[in-house]
Amino acid sequence: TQGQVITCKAAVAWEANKPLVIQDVQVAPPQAGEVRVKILFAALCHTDAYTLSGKDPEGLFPCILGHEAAGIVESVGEGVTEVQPGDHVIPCYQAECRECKFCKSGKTNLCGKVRSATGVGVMLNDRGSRFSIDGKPIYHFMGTSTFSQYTVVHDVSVAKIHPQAPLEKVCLLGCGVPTGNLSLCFITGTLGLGAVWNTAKVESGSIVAIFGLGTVGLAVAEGAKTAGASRIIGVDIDNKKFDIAKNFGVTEFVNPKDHDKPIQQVIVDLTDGGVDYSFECIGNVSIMRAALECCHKGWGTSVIVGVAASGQEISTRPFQLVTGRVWKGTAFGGFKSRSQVPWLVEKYMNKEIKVDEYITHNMTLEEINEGFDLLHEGGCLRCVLSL
Ligand code: NAD
Ligand code: AHE
Ligand code: ZN
Repeated sequence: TQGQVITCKAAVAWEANKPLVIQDVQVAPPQAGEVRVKILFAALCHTDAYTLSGKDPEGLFPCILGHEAAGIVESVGEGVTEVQPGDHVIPCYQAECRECKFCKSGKTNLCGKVRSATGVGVMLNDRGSRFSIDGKPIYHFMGTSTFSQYTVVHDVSVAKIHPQAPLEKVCLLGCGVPTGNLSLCFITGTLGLGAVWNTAKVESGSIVAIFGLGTVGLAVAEGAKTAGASRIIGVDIDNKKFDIAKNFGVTEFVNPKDHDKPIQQVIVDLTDGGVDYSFECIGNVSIMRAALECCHKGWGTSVIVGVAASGQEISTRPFQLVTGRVWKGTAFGGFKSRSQVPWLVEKYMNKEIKVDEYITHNMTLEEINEGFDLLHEGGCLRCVLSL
């Protein structure tokens, strides 16, 4: 297949809010600096549902969604040295080129090399797509497009992982689990990488509130527990999440529907003035405000993880910040993708982090629309598709 166009099945999003269509697509060979990957397993993340909803300003149609997956390199383009056919890999929507000013800053895991292309659904080389159907181009998504049996990614957007790692599980390390497991690198210390940037340094004894107990929120709970948090308060409107959440370290549950008071007040009252750290893992701007305002005066830090729709804005009284609360955000949990995803895979293989526990459903690519329904209905953490 090397050097040739591959025809394979993919789930195509033709327009916003319409079911995906499973059909044949043509996948062109990788150009210079690109890698063609046979995707074996792909999970659904809330962000895929968000873009499919039509509210993502970077969501272009028709496209192939998907960004949490694992597979095997089929072929590589000119100049690609770090992976070769047969390597087991996880595509990384947050690239790591190690050369741009972001990568060199030591202050962030964001990378600037291919972002201008991945944000508009094309590859950097010729600013074109490698996907087509009968000659009509189909946009890429997040530089990954993993709801396809074959995809093409930039070489800076692919992490080579341990060949024995179970791909049907470690696909989750492409997004949700690392995103939430923010405090992990802090707790475990050096990563052999030099400067490690962390979003929130949850210290032992901290009180933590987590808004939204999906995969991302539960991974925050796991990280907070490992960091030694004394109380982990989980907030969700889906009661089904509470039983599951106990296994991830959540110690107390609050359903905003059970209270008349604003949720920030409920949490302030529960915690003698507020929490040390809060995390918004939903993508709802009024909850982002609540998450900031339930933080303790003087030091409480709130981290935005959820992705809110285009046109949405956050607000609070500036006095909240004047009096010492801190508002921040994170992408992919601050992890440097190509360097740290392989390390996370090994942590999983050594049973130091959970992955299996987030998989509540297994389906085939053909069933992808049912997977999206599950995500909306609740009760579902990760649904893993086999391709
Ligand atoms: P999910 O849908 O599995 O979980 C969201 C949870 O929030 C659900 O349990 C739901 O019941 C709960 N919820 C919804 N509305 C609520 C409300 N008003 N009050 C309390 N709880 C509420 O989603 P996920 O895959 O875990 O992703 C969570 C968020 O994180 C999404 O916005 C996603 O786009 C975003 N995300 C961000 C990054 C990043 O790098 N920043 C990475 C992955 C996902
Ligand atoms: N296109 C969206 C941006 C969405 C967003 O913030 N994405 C997160 C990852 S979500 C994964 O599930 C992210 O990494 N952001 C940093 C980046 O470089 O995109 C919008 O709303 O515009
Ligand atoms: Zn995601």
